[in-house]
Amino acid sequence: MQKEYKRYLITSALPYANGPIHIGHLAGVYVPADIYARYMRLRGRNVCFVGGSDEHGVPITIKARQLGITPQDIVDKYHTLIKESFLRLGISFDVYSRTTSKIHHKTASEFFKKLYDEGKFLEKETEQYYDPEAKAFLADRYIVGTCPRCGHPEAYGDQCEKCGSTLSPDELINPHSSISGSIPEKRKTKHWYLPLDQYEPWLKEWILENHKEWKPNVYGQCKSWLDNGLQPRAVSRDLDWGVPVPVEGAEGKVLYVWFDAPIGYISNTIELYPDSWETWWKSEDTKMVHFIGKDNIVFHCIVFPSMLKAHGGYILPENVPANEFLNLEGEKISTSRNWAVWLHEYLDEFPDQQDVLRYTLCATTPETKDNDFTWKEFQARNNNELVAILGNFVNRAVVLTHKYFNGAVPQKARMTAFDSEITEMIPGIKKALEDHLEHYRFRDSLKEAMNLARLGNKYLADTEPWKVAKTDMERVGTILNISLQICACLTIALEPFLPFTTDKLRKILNIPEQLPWSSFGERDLLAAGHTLNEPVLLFRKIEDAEVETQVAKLKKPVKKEIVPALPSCTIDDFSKMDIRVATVLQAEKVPKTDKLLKLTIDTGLDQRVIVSGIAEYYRPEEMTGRQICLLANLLPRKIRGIESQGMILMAKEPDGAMRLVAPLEGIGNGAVIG
Ligand code: B3M
Ligand code: ZN
Repeated sequence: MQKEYKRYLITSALPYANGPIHIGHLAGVYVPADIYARYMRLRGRNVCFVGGSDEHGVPITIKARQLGITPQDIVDKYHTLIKESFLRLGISFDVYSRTTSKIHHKTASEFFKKLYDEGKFLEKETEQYYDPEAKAFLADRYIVGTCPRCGHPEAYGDQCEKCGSTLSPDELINPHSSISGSIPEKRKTKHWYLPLDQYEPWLKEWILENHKEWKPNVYGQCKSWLDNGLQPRAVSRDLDWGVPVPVEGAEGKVLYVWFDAPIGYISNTIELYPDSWETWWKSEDTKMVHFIGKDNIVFHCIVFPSMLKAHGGYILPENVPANEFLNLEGEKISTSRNWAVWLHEYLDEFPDQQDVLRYTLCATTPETKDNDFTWKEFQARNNNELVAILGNFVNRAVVLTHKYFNGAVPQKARMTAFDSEITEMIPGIKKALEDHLEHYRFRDSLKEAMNLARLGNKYLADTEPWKVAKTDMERVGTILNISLQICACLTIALEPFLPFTTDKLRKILNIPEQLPWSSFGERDLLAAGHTLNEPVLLFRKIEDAEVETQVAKLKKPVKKEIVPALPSCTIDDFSKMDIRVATVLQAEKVPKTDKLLKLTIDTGLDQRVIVSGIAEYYRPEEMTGRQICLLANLLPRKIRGIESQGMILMAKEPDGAMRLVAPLEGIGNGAVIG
């Protein structure tokens, strides 16, 4: 027997607000969490489904710096995009807020302060990298150098993105600061640590003894952490973006993002229920479940529970049904390579087909191991399952009722043994569905819900009412009545998975309000004589060309962010530059270099030599005879021993790719540009 709780507090990982949501996030976290929340509500349980954006952390500050905007600009943009795209997909958060909110800063700050005041932290001075020019401590991410494993020249101090190795800044060859380029030095700095080692015996009992029912992937990861022994973890950082450490003398320090982010679940509940939030977080009759991806397990099963335990008064999660990762077309999803299906783009490109994505993602949830999303499977699941089984069944039942009975639910007259066999299967489906959903088996539960549609579809195929109509209308009535009862049950069974579809189906069946779970299979839901509305198609076929376009789009290069504008200048600033048209007379590679061409040009004023870094983009023979634009009065400088007298104008893409700038039509050498 499941224990009944008074409240169900469902949290889902707070996505970082530095990029849009993709299908990996959805399949791993948000679709399962939403299915669970919707199911719980249908069962009449008291649910609070908490979401929000995680707006702190170093990567956000790096992205902002690269784009020349503030971290706040970044999180404002992505918080809005993420929140809106979740809403459009029907992710039914009761609250979706953000960790830059006032309430969150206050909550996180007070949480830290209480632990600090009670002496729950260790205070330690350590040596950290410091950028003497930027006058700031450097997060590992901000230190760049050559990877000791693969030689990649731009590895980060915490990881090499080329070979995937985890690194520490000490291992980098030629480390330098990515802020100023200067060589970082080590300086002493003070931080606060949560002594996880002290919580180890308690965690071992709580997880390894009392939560053996957790999913094997979650339990296994916890066990391995606990077996290896826990170390104190720093909960503060030297950074100017985050929740300031509320301690005197801690200027320039903020709470570590993984300390403040889970407190965001609490802050967002406070925002929703300012007066009653404590009943959600502090009473034993609340069941809390965290939905997360596998990379967040240690934080939700070990770190956050230890924080809650250290604070006291809070409940702990009853379960943490973390999922593994979803791949895309056989490869790891990569946001930097744009190897992803972005939710907001899907919603624009497949309007009114939210449920097809929800369906496919639920069917491929990486529950026990990594799984793969392919556009072919997306198409097949839509065409062979949603269209051919669910859509087809509902459509036939409703169309035939209109055809033979004017759209009114007919009487159920004589039930045959076969009819009873069919209807008696419904409670079994319901029970299996409940069992799967209560135990976080979302793929199985979706299969079970679809079994109800399969049952209906097969029933119609076996009984062939369109043939019986020639001889026995009373029998046709019974068949359609039974089929329509199954349709009505589908509005309940499928609601957690396909809320847009069940909405449409309810309209077709003329059921004004969502039916509760308890009515599923227990009685006839549609009375004889009840009139149906006109049928509309629940799903449409997806053509080959549509999925081919999506696959082709994946192969396209990454969309580039435009380099930000420079401050204004005056016409005087501009007129200091002598820019002219010239013609290349001769071009050759500069020996022992890959990038440089030596060009002899006719400027109209003179003949001169220029060394230009365009060899990756133009071969010497492509340059000879070509007109170019030239900054003619740039001070000469020696490049590889050759004096270069001026600079060729190029248009440069953010990724470094370059194209020549030249007059559209031929014009005399020496013509002035301005
Ligand atoms: N912001 C999500 C991630 O690791 C991270 C989750 C926080 S949950 C409190 O992508
Ligand atoms: Zn490497």
